[in-house]
Amino acid sequence: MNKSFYVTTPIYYVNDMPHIGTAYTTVAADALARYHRLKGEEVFFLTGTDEHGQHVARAAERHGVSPQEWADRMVVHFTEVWKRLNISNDYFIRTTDPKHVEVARKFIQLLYDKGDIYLDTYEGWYCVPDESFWLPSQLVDGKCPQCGREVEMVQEENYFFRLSAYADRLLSHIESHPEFVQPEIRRNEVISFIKQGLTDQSISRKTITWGIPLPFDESQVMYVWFDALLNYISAIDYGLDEERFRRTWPADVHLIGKEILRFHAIVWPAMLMAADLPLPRQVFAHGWLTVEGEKMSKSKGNVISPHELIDEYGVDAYRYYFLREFSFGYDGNFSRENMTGRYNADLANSLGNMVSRVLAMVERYRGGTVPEPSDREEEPDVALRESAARVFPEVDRSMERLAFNEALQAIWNFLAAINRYVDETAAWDLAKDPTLSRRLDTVLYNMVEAVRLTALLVVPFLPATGEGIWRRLGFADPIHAHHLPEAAAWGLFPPGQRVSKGEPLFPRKK
Ligand code: ME8
Repeated sequence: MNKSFYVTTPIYYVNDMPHIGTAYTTVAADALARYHRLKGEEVFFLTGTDEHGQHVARAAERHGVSPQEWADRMVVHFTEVWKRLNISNDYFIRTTDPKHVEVARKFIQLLYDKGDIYLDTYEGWYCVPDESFWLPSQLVDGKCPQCGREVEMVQEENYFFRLSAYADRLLSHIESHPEFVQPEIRRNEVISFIKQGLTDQSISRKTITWGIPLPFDESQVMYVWFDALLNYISAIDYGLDEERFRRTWPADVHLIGKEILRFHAIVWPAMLMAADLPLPRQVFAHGWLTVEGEKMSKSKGNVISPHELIDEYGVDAYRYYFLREFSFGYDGNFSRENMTGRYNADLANSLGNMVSRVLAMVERYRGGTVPEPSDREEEPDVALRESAARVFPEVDRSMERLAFNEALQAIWNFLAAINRYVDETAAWDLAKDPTLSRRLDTVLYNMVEAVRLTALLVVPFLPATGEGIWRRLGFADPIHAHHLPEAAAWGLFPPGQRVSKGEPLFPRKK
């Protein structure tokens, strides 16, 4: 049994609604998961919700309900928006699931028994919205260095995890595995942070009740980050079903936003080392999105719900825009003008019009039946075939680096080659001359074949569009039954199959 390709998103706090930031990571993870499935790999794609902690408890209190009721109410907003965005997660984890609670308690007991957890007094600052502890020296103008909000003084007896004991092993792992933390800028940040010296981490809270009680001291609950990070192994039955766990762990990539890098690239690997578990292959921290140049925040009232944009542009245009416009590792700025521009140029024009034009010509000149090509290849045919042969390896190299925008760029270069082919071969002229009928057959066949490849290439990113093109091409079996690279070989379209133009894929926007 092959190990699954295992990709995760952060589990999102249920104190608030999902927005275009949380959807950014989830859509990227989905495209990656779908891409690996397209390559015929077994995939396990995990997302979920982080439901414990003070921030969630306070949100519940503000609304006059219990934290569990609040989580039950909020989780629906996440599952619904992911469904609408065509997110193909294999499992959805909630940290209030009894299974997660059981695994988390087993795990912390193991570390306690090994002597990696000890009781001490914590005195310092705590940022509730970020659920993070800060030393006085780390504060900026007395505020949270991460989010700039107010911090609260905490002084209580806590259990600590011996994070410092793992500093050397962690550093040597990161230095000898350049792919472990990416992109490079984040890797350097982690290395220099570790080199400054790691202090042990408080992993429990005494004055809080909304959390998982410690098995060795029921008067305390697990620190919400310690609890949350364990979702990556509780979801795949760590300590419950060894065989299943081994088939999936280690994760191939944890996708996260850059603000939670230290938890994922320092605390989490140290926890895994303490439990003698293999480390994930990669932690990839992407950049942050701003909206029309500003940080999204409730107080500014500029938080955008994915629903708003989906209503306006459609699901696939939504997915396309966020994956194509931004370089995944870096910050990016969302603007409506920009999204409309991309929609019209890339989707309505390069993709939508091209598919309609090609299929309309088959309908017009051959009654919708794709003809048999002749053996004689002319120059534009060779150029198109060669462009088709280049695109999949290019996409594959980009996806290996999680460069979604470059993968899409490579596909759109291919679409440009198809559009060029359509213009250069001018089927409308060939159709006027009956002696050129065989040439017209070849040209029509090649265009349809290129559209077949287009469907396969876009389907991980724009699932409904890929499926829609596939149907227009007259295939009876689902597109998901086909795998790359085999299905990307030139000339697999069966002559004689009937195609239909159908409705426009992306009607132009004003
Ligand atoms: O941190 N731009 O949950 P969270 C890009 N529960 N991505 C953004 C974003 C933005 N403006 N805003 C949010 C937590 N994100 C913890 C995680 S994991 C074991 C526990 C995305 O609800 C990005 O992926 O605050 C970021 O890391 C995540 O949402 C934070 O979600």
